[in-house]
Amino acid sequence: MGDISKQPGHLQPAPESFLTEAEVQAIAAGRRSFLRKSFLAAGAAMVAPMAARATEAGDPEILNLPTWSTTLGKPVATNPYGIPSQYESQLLRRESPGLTRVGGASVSFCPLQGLFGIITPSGLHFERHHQGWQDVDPARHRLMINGSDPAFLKSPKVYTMDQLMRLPSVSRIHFIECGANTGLEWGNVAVPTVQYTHGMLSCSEFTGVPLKLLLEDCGVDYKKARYVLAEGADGSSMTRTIPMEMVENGEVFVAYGMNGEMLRPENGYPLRLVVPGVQGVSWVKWLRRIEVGDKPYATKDEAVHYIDLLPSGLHRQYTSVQECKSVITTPSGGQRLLEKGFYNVSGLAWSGRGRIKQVDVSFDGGINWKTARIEGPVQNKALTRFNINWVWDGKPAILQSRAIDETGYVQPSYGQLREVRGTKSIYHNNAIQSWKIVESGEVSNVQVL
Ligand SMILES: Nc1nc2c(c(=O)[nH]1)N[C@H]1C(S)=C(S)[C@@H](COP(=O)(O)O)O[C@H]1N2
Ligand SMILES: [Mo]
Repeated sequence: MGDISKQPGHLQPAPESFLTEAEVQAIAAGRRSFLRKSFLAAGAAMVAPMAARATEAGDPEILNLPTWSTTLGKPVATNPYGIPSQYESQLLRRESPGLTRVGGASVSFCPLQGLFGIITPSGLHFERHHQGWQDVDPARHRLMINGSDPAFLKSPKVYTMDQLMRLPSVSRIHFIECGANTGLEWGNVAVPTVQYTHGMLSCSEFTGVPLKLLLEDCGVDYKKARYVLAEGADGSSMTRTIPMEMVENGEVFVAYGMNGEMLRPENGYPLRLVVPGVQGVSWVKWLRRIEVGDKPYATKDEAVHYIDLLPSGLHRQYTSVQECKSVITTPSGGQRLLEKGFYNVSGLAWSGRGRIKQVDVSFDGGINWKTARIEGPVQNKALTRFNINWVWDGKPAILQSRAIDETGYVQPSYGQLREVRGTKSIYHNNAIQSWKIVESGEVSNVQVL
């Protein structure tokens, strides 16, 4: 777990309570007229002074030859399986200091602050295990497909991995987000870094066989079988119901590949379910059985867990889709801006309902918004990278991003979300994230209502 103050980009845990509209206005005062002028000037000119200064001072790193230019390099395959540079050794998935580990049941968070583009390196993909992870022997792993009634599925089958891997495959890029991502922030708790606020989120290219194809191979009767139950081979007896419409449209698949190689054991090797747009818990790992039925199964992981208490006293149950959400990953909580001037502000946006249409960014806590550049091609139910130019004038600022998906849904503020959901939830927090920057350049997590 380690001391978070020793992690790069984790300088100061600086939790703060909610800011009122008036406080945001006060912080933003004096910034608005500046923003209008500086955006026109923002560009290459702001970068030039930094480069010039290094050469004027006679920077030894440009004047002297380093050892790597004057010695023999290491031979190929010194690392038969490549590993990151020693200088990147602190970019790791980490357990939250605030969460307890029970046996193998815990979470490790993805270091979003250090990643680029949209693909999560496989070794940094977040982990969530309800009963630890196993390195399952693929030669002994089986996928059984059956019906809760013989009328639902004509010929139940048991597939080996070899049999599955001979079938027609698809490769698709999708995000996976735990329903509890950003869950600690429902109440008045601001965890320090984006790794801990949003790091139960990753995005990979998955390869596998559409579940539709397998069900049809087993002679499913779509008129009768309207639900699918997915079951994992680990000790947690992870079981989740998935409505048949999600399978029939071809989006759900059983995956063995992740980012060009077999799944990592922590992520379900040798087989996991991919349920695009749906909360992580339904992406059953070490997938060993699919049953089709005519009604939801109300398993422990959907009837007792994964429910949220609403202000009315009612429970929100059988939740599934991850609503449109975004977060600025650089700069983000715990980092420090070294000096005034130009910055490429960068972040991620995603929606369980399809593609991202637009991302707006505010530098003054939500008073003014500017549309960010979106890196294409924008993919269905995948992370989408956005960037925007910013010139920091050295004064306090509050950075926010607000995503809009192709259905027209706009990511809500904390005020808007709490109006509907209250403060007693754990799951499905997709509120706008705010990062406050103070004169010293330090960035901290604040909540703007
Ligand atoms: N068999 C099994 N599948 C599982 C889990 C589990 O504990 N056992 N955890 C679920 C939860 S809650 C999440 S968020 C995702 C996490 O996937 P990852 O560990 O690959 O990030 O897997 C889901 N699938
Ligand atoms: Mo999860």
